[in-house]
Amino acid sequence: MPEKDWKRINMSRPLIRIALPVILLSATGCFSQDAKSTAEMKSKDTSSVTKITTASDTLLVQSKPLISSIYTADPSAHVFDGKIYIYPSHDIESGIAETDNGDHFNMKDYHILSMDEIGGSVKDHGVALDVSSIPWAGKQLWAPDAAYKNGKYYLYFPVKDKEGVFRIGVATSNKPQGPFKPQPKPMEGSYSIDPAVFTDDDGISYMYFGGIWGGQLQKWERGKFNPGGSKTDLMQDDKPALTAKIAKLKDNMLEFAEAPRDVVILDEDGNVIKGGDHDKRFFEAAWLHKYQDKYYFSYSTGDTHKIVYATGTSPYGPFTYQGVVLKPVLGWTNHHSIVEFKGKWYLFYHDCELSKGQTHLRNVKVTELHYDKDGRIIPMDANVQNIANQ
Ligand code: FUB
Repeated sequence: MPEKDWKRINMSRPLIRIALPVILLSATGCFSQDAKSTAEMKSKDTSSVTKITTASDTLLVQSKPLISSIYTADPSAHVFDGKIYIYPSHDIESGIAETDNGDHFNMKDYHILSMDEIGGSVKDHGVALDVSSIPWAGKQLWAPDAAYKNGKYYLYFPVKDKEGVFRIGVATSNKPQGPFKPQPKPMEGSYSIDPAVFTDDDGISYMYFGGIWGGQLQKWERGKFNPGGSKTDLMQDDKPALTAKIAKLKDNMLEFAEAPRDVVILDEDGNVIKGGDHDKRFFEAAWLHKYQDKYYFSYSTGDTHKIVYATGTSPYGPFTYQGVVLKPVLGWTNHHSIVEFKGKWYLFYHDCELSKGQTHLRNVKVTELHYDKDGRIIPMDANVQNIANQ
């Protein structure tokens, strides 16, 4: 990569507005000290490297892992008390062989991270919830999310119950970083994985959830868990794809206020996206954010490894497919969150840079996210291998 192709942009310098395709982007770097205790990691280099290209409308971004003392993934970021809190999965080496079912993702606890500023130091608050403290849980603490209401913080998490069925649990705390105390049972009527809670401007909260393949959504097609159901999806390429679920939450944030319904995703022609459309259909990692009064539903396409998005005028959808947010990263999974902080928008995501590509050992990252004048998200390529090959 010729050095002249890259520009170093200091995070504190104002970004110059240039017509698309123009690219700018940020990176945040932190280095850890101690994996076990609460530890504060100081950023050694908060400069960012950005490629400006006129050949495509994709931003090439290069970010550093936010923390390297532990492996982290599936970052759900929120702004609480003027700080960024990140609720990630805590990846570990489980010694379990890789399967399509995701058995190798055998995580046992959650650590919550916080930052006062993007690019500043990252604090690991230590164990916030351990699988052994959840009375109904079996194994595999997968991608969590968090919410705040009426002075309390809620941590939502998917974990297999003792029968091996994924359910969604909720735990509460008076502090955003926990520790969290789990409810004695999973949320009534919950199933599958990857809860994401969005609270609208009117204070009503909704949970989006679901994931196919190892996330088991396909095994609930008839409203009841079918252990003999397909291992992947519905195996019906010409029929509407399985999709995420949405349910309004009760004001107590502990229960669904209604039966979960489908998050309908339409293509550009207004047709429901089909099961065979692997580039666009929902796989896992639902996220909802609101930008300029529009609802943006983003998700991972799983076996095509992209984060894509669709927009609508209601939190229930329907949502119309718009395009790619993030191209495939290093590693099999792709999982993100999108959050506004101090007037800028950020994409939190993960890849496997620290483990040099080991799928189940990931690290979370952040980069700035940009919209064009029509509110379209400018797609990003953060694949460390693609960048190295430039
Ligand atoms: O971290 C385990 C699983 O991998 C998550 O629940 C999925 O979204 C994928 O990132």
